[in-house]
Amino acid sequence: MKLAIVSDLHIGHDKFSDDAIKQAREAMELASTMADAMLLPGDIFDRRSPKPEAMAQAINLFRDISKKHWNSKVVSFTGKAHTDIPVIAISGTHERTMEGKDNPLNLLALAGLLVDTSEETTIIEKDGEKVAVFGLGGLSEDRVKEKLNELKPKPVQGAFNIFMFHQSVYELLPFSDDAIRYNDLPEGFDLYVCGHIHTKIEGKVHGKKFLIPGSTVLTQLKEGEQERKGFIIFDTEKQTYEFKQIDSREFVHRVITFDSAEPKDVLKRSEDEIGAILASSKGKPIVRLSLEGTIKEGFTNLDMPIQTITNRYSGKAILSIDASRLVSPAVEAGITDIRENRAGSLPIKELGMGLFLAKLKELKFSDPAKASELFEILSSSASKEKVMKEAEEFLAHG
Ligand SMILES: [Mn+2]
Repeated sequence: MKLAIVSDLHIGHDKFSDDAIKQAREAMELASTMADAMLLPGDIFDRRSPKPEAMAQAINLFRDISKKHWNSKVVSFTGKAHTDIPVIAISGTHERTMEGKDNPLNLLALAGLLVDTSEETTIIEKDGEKVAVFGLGGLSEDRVKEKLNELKPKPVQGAFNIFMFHQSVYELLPFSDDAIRYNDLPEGFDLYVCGHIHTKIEGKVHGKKFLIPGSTVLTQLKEGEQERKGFIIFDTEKQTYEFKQIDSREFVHRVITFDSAEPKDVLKRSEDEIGAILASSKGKPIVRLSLEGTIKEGFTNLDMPIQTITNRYSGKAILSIDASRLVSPAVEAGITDIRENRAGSLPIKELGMGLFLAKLKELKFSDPAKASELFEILSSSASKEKVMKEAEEFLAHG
């Protein structure tokens, strides 16, 4: 059987809602012409309570997909299935509600537009070949091991068995000791499929393939999201797969380093960089510039012409400029003061930010682009537990 794996559609995304539905449709339409069944490992919606517009977009899309000619069908389901169309999904962390409460994904299942296999096993069949999918919907990381112990997912005799879930895996995102490790996943399955992480990843679990197709839409301006979006077609007979690209909006991230920058330098080099990016991309790309280095004495970060640049290119690119790491010598001196146990004269927040950036650099933090937002999350006055949870979620995928 050929299985399409399409993940993290994020329908109803705040910033990129048009891209989300357009690219979800492209991926699913294309996948339906190539596969006998479709698996969706979570984050179909961007939030647990989507707006009616987003709900309508999803219903229209899944209704169209359910009417395609599917070569396989659902023949057995441990819960209550309302369709035999082989579009099999689980809820992700973005759809997560309190246990036992309805979420937008299971509403689509109740409407008979897909099968929600969260905590259930679905068996599909084509010409006598059976594929069984056990799904574990997205949970908070600390609940996963306990849940697996409780459910004890078992492969089905005589079928090709898939374990589909939506979590951080420690080997891929080593931020929290709570995250499950490859070895915590149940044994005996022929393929492990996961959502949650927005870049495509291949690994091995208990000697079998572990696949993450990545999201179909960009949701965060992170380094790793510069690769092309798409989905996976997996062949159960050959146990091989192909990644199929979709026509996703391009995203380019550039770091520009300054030494004693004046506003005119920042303007010129940013414009040169944006010009070069626009010359080699089609459509309206998302461009993120990270400005780093030092500002010439007499100027401050506030003098930099960020808004001018953003306004000038608003028609040609979706522009985001992060100048939080472009600092005046005074900020640097302030950091040195603190290091040497002297009190500087800078606002605490600026000093804190400076120290935080220095620490991230020391740790070789792989994704400095979002340092300022991470700083905001970590310096919030919420409980430590809540702050760490938010930071982890932010680092995983925003
Ligand atoms: Mn996601």
